[in-house]
Amino acid sequence: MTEQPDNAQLSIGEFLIRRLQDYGIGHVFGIPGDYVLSLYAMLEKSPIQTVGTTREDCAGFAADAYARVHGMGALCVTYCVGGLSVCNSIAGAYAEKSPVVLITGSPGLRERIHNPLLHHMVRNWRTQFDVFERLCCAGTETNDPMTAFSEIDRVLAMCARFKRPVYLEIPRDMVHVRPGISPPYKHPELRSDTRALEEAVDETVERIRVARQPVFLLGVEVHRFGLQEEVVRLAESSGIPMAATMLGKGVVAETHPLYMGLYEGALGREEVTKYVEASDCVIMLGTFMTDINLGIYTAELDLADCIYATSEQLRVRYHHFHDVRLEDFIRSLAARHPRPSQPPSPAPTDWRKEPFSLQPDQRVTITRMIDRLDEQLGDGTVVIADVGDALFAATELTTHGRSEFISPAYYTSMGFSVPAALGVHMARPKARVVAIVGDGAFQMTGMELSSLVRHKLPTVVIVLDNSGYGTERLLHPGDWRFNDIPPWQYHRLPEVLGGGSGYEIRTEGEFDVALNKAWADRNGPSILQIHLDPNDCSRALAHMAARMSKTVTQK
Ligand SMILES: Cc1ncc(C[n+]2csc(CCOP(=O)(O)OP(=O)(O)O)c2C)c(N)n1
Ligand SMILES: [Mg+2]
Repeated sequence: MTEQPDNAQLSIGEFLIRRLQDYGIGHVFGIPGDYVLSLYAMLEKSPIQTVGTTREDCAGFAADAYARVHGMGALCVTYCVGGLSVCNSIAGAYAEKSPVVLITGSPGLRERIHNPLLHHMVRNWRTQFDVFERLCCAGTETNDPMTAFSEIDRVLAMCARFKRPVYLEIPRDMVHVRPGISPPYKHPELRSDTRALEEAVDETVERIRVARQPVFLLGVEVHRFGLQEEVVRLAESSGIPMAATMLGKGVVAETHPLYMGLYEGALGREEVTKYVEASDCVIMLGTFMTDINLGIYTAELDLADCIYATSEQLRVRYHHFHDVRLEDFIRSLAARHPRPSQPPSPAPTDWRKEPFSLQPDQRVTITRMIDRLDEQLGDGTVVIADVGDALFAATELTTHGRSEFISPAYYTSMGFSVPAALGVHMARPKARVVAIVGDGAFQMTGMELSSLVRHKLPTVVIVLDNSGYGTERLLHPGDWRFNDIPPWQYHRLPEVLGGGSGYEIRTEGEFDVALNKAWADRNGPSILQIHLDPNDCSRALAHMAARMSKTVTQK
């Protein structure tokens, strides 16, 4: 980032807004409050658009999704009542590596004399900061004009580098302060240790050369660090097949001829599981070994056969390399054009689905709904799957070309998808966005549909109505009332919200008609309420539940 010559003229608020734009941020989500009103006024006069949400945690989900498709996202909320509502969304962004900037106001420094009990305060001035210190990778309170600019720069640089959320607290009487001069922040030089890099690449090239059945296992960091094209080129030049983890779904177009599908341990397609587990050289790029990614610990991978490269760790079998950046490792490896000396065993890449044939009068099931939806997806579609069977079933969708798949697949917080759709639409006004959400998750944050109506955003929201917490029914079988939820007429929400279209669906034919209409409608959201048999579930959820219920019900 180059130092602007006129920074010396800027106030702290103006400097922050300029820097957000330097990082490509065009929208800030959130809800104002008196501790942050003057910053909001400044934002509204700037080229950045403020986007209101129904709740602060929704602003957090929207900013997270915006960051996932755009590179960095931001939200601005008031002190504590707003800020503390965002804990869960920011925690999710931390866990799943999404670069979100949380901006919050706080009581002015001059108001703090004699320690009065000001509204929204919890314990002392620092309570909110203390909380977010645990949930963010960096944070600051701009309480000193001399360091305010360099602190803002430091915190934003950390966000960009670690792809994790950061915290910026601006006391309300500091927003208009003009520091005059502020010592510039010097970005630490981010360079790999060249000798470690060379040795790691040498060893990997050799492992690949002698491998009988090498395979790439791609994870979410390939996307976060923008390495998709490098990885595809690497796979193509080496002829090595690729699989992805659940969190990394869609990092490469799933229609690519070298792509085998998701690897999810015992939960995934059997041919993929067998191929990956029989490999003598699994090259994991940007993959986190989370329980969900690896099929609730059903993965059988021998570390002696693995090369494990993330932004945090690089390990070639049992050799650990330090100070090697993921992007340098992938680029240097690609530059060496590694190839196995013998062609790898044929991989199960030929998995195209049978064309879908509609049974118009048949009751719609989750699996058939996904198969029909799969036909509709095209280049540029963004699919957002909420937690529940929405997520498990949607793993069977195919992402095409530049289409993308977004989900909270590791932190698994319900209620992500509808607010996330708002975030994606703001970043990608032309994209076709589909949110798949369970009825339980919808009841948490579905009212964000109101913002989609307000901005006339054509999201297709598919509500899987199975009368409750279906996933939990499977995890802990029994006739438990705590898994029931009140029935809502989701399809009638457009009447209340004053826009959008609603569809009530029971059969495949009704789904087909509604989906076609929703796809053609560019004037606002469509909400498709699908009445499912409460016992219906996807194959992946049935497998997962069978594995996990033993742990859940252990005595
Ligand atoms: C915020 C949050 N609260 C609770 C849970 C625990 N939980 C996981 S799945 C689930 C049920 C989801 O129900 P629904 O959205 O209707 O999807 P379904 O399982 O029926 O497909 C619950 C309550 C969670 N993951 N996130
Ligand atoms: Mg449900």
